[in-house]
Amino acid sequence: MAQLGTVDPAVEELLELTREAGIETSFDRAERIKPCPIGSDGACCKICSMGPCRLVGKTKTGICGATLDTVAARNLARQIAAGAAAHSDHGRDMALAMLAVTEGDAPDYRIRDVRKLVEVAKYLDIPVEGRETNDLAQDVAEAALAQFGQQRGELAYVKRAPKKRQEIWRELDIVPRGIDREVVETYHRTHVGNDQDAEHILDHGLRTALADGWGGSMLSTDITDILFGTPVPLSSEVNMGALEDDEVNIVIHGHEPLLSEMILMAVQDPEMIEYAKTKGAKGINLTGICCTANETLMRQGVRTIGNFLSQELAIATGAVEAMVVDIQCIMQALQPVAEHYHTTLITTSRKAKITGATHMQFHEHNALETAKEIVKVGIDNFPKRGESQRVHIPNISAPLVAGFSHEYLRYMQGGYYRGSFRPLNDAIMTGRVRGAAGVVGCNNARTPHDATHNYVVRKFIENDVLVVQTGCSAISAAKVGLLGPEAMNMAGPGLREICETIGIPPVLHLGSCVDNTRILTVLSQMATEGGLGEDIADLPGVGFAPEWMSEKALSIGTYFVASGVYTIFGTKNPVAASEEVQRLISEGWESKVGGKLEFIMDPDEMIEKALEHIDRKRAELGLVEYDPNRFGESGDVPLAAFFATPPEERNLYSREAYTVNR
Ligand code: BF8
Repeated sequence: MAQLGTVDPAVEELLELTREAGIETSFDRAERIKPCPIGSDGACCKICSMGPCRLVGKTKTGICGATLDTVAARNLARQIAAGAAAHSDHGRDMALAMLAVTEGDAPDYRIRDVRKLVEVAKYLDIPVEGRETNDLAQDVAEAALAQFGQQRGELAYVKRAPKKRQEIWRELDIVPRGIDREVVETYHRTHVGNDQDAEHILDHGLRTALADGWGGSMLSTDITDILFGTPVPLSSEVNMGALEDDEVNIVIHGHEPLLSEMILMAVQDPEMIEYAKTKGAKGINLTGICCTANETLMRQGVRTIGNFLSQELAIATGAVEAMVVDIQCIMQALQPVAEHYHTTLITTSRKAKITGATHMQFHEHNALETAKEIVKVGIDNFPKRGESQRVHIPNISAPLVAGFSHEYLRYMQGGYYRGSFRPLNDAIMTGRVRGAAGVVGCNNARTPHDATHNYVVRKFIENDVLVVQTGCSAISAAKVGLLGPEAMNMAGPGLREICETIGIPPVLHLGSCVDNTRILTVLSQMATEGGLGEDIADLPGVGFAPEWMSEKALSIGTYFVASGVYTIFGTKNPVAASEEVQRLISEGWESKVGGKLEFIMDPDEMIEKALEHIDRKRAELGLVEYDPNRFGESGDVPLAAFFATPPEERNLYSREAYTVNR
């Protein structure tokens, strides 16, 4: 593997251009700036002005006496809280938007998925019989908002977890009471002179992360589905080749679909398209980056041009007229890069401005109007294309299939009336499918862009492990065809048989980062389906964030652990300085909640430990031992090979014609 850099040829091509032009990107800075070894290992305490205290060498405590274990635990807890806050505040905005829709203050939005609205209302104990949609949606929005400020009791979605899981949480007293409350309490506990027992601090880290996973993020996914539709599979395209050289390219980047959905409407407006033509463009092309791209990809098939580390390079194509951003994962470096080109960087959120960028405040009450103004800025830039830098769009893209909500996965396994996870559970029980892995999370400039994501996904499906993905990890896999039909050819024989039978690919794109909660729901439904124990911790499954970098990833990882999942992170261990904290979050948490968090840098070791864990869980369940050679001789025609063959050469009667060399 490359030392740093990227394995994405489109990004590589554009990096050559930026380097020739003397334009610095995060790839260059990652080589130039060395990480602070004390801070990155969790050994720096800067929560009061007596420090920062660097707990290295002979310095065993800070000035106040705080030990290395306390400091490392405090740092991790704060990171989890920041991640939970970001996800959950996004969820709050979705709930506020839905409330505005019901009050007539957001006329460009509507309740699109009434079936989901009813399902969510039931989870929130809201009566549904005979209710008018708007009235019901108002109650759901208000109940959702109340979850954030709730002070006592339990979050409503806790009861979506298997019963045994709920009991474990109650026994440990880590059931989240209210979303905001747990985040605030983390900051209180980790203020100087307060909670100073590493284990106790970390237990609250579990509760805070649960408030994200089974609270703010889960509400965000649900309400987004209600407003914009629950995803169903669709096909699209990924990577820089999705930019058009003769159209106005608008790129949406960030996280909240409230904005990106409106931009999508604006670019389809005939008047806007006509206006673009008056500027010499053939039309308007909307593409996305990061999780807002995942949101619009999942529901409308909007093409995605890249993930987190692609963002500066997208501008370096010289073909982006406007990059429109809202919140989260947006590099400040975009503006200096944009200044070398004709691109206008447009910030839109009350919560996120970037010095030098053009701020166009986005409000729900006049959303489409603002979206059109934003698109117009892009169109007006089109004639300036090529003036300052040459235009180069790498001719690289890949097809993908996305849109796998947990509702759709049930539907695929039995239709509307008999939908369940029975076929998948059976497949795991017989050993056709060895287990399941969630591979999610960010890119990190400290590790080769996309390399570990794609490596582990390939290894899992080769080993008959079904993979579910979200976030930048899903985009990474899509770029190398792992979310396309050819992934079937890379899958082990048992997994391939099941995928062909159910009609799903071996790698499933479940959405944006907040949509990791779809994975929680799938796990919960698999555990309650029967045959694989009675709790998420019983399932032969693992969670992975191989190239993580954001605090949100730590919150996600921790809520998976708290839900019973063995979770492996790559790239960097943020608590490397404390053996005790590493023990507490691995074997310590495993003994309490059944899941553990480990930081493993070597991709082969990650896979080895994951497969060992899956096989151990299989043995504990008394399932047959996994045998890679037992299945796959049923003679099913591998669909990908079939469709890859020109129609006139397809021979339906010859099995050999579609034999895949693996
Ligand atoms: O929220 S995967 S880099 S874009 S934090 Fe960010 Fe990480 Fe990407 Fe999505 Ni999630």
